Amino acid sequence: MFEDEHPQHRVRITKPFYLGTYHVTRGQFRQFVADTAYKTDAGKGENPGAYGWDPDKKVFGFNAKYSWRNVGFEQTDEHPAVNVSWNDAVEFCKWLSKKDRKTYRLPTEAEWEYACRAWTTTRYYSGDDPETLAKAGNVADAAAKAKFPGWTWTLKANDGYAFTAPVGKFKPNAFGLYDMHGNAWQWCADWYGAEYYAKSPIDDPIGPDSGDFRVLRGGSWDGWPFFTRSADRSGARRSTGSTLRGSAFPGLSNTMASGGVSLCGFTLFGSSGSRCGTRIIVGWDE
Ligand SMILES: [Ca+2]
Repeated sequence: MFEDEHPQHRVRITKPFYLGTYHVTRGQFRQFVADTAYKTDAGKGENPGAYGWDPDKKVFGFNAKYSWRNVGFEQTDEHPAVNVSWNDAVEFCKWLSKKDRKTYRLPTEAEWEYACRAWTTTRYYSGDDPETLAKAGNVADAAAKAKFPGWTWTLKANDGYAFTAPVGKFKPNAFGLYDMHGNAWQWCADWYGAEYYAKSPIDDPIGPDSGDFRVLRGGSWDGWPFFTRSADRSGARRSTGSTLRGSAFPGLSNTMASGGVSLCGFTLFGSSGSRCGTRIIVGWDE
């Protein structure tokens, strides 16, 4: 399962950049939809809908009533926007770029990993022990186990959230970034390439020229620590807003989550002069 993380190789991000301090929130996504009357992928096509939680039947499932607006559990405007496809995230970036006259896009997976690690070489920026995640990010934990006793794996520790958490509730990494582990999967710009690391250039890699999946990083509120590691590489079809809708890697779909629904969101990348979150300095000086 680790094959796609090899060979371990050197990457250099050559320019300082900004990354959103938090996931893009539901409130921010709402402004985009209101401004543009944009219809997300979950609202289109022959089989519109998304994944969510049915509190009456107590099951997760796919239904036309679910979308970024409704996942079946309570979300405020401070929660990450989820059930957001790669296409939706890219359209959000285009909208904001036009509005702000700056360039916003999704980070590449190399930029994402650099930002997530914040100079750490451990499994998580909080250390190697999965139990340290309870303070660093929202994953499948004791709070989730209390709500979903059937979940096959959860942290012993309690992170306080059975579902997604409002952004910024956990300890940030050394760059001041929140929720880089857990909460919502974060879309990256690249196509996913299982063998890409063998041929990745050192400077500013942008991923393969084509593929079936777009890269997802960081893990999810319902996820195993395995999928939450800084080095983990996952992906999904670009029109889907979760890793479950026939979209996850073959053979992995049943192991992506403890039993919940792995929801996709995103974090903004901005170049110089943007007002996007935290400035990440590359290397030891500018
Ligand atoms: Ca949790």
